[in-house]
Amino acid sequence: MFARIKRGIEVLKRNDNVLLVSHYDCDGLASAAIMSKAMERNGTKFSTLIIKEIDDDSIKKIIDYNLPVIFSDIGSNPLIEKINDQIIILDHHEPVNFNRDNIVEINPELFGIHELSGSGICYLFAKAMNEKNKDLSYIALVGAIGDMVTENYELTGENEKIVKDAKDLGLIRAEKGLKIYGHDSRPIHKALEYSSEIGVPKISKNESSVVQFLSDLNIKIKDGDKFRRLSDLSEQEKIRLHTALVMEKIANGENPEEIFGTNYFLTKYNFELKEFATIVNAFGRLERYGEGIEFCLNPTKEKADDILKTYRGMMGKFIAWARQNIVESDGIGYIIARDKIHANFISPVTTIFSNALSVKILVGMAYADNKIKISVRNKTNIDMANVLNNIATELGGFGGGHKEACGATIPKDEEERFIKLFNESIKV
Ligand SMILES: [Mn+2]
Repeated sequence: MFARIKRGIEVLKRNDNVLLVSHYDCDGLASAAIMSKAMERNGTKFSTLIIKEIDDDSIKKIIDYNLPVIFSDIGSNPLIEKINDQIIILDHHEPVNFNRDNIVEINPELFGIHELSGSGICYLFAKAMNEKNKDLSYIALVGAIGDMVTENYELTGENEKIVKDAKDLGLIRAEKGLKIYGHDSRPIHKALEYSSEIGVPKISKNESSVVQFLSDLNIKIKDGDKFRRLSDLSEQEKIRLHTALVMEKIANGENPEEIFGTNYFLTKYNFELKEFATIVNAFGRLERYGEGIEFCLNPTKEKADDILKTYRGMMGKFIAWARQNIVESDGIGYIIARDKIHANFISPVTTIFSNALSVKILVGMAYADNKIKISVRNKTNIDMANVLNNIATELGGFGGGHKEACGATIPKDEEERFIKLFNESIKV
């Protein structure tokens, strides 16, 4: 892989002005942040274009720039062969294995490395350009966590080496602690209430029993009129809380080790990296790309609070709408939002209701320009990604993803036919 990276760096050296094209999610914005800083240090002029997918429209835009292109966290798509300029691909999605002189495809999957994110491969590239870029290591970890957020997140393999770079420079610290989201961004009782990861039924999804649980432990949830966070707990309070959770696990006949994991904190500002990833993801969904990239490079608490407030406000509005408008058809739940939910939010809204409702299949649909964006959450054994892709293709769109969570895009006027075909294929 390093031979490819070297070839990519050679290409970059021969060009003093390039176009950087990156994906709009957390990993993509983190990738763009790493490459921006690396090129700035290298004295390379560049323009940045953040896109949601590679399609005919985005390819046309890219060609219009008439510049050599660096793709980060995106670009593994045969459509890019339409571009005649020099291309460097830094991606971790299913590789194409291009055989063209103008394309340098740097993708860890081609070399049997599966754990690197887009920002991870960008980081290795940047580090090979200039050792100074080691100070961007924490951004690669944010991207990795952003891409894995639904899995039981652990930074292993190549990512562990990036953790080492970040630790060596004193940029992050690793702390064993509760495997809970929201150390610094949620009140204690809320962080515990949503802590399904640690699997303690007594406190999970029940606010009043969490409040009682904490009060029994003599842990105050408020300091004056401000809610306290897990990060505000004293060592003594932490010991009381951890011990009580361990006792709960033992009482349920479960392994108490399950509640602990490694949490990574950015030394500066004390951001926990999962929370950092949520913030970058929010910038992406709100399409505030430039600010998202800037936040990766120069994070502040003020910017974090501001974006989370906006993001939660929008989510709240969309969730309220969906709650009133979920319909059921042949045992399948539908959120047919049209223009009531922004397309960037249909996926998280569908996830939330799929977790909250007993329906086995939930479909979210929202307009995105002249298309419909579809998000499916599936608790059955049906090979949903395949079903969805077949129907979308038949309707002139495309689809993909995993069995439990997948998505598709279809033309705007195919809503009715999609629902009919979907209901029919699920019944079979
Ligand atoms: Mn990615």
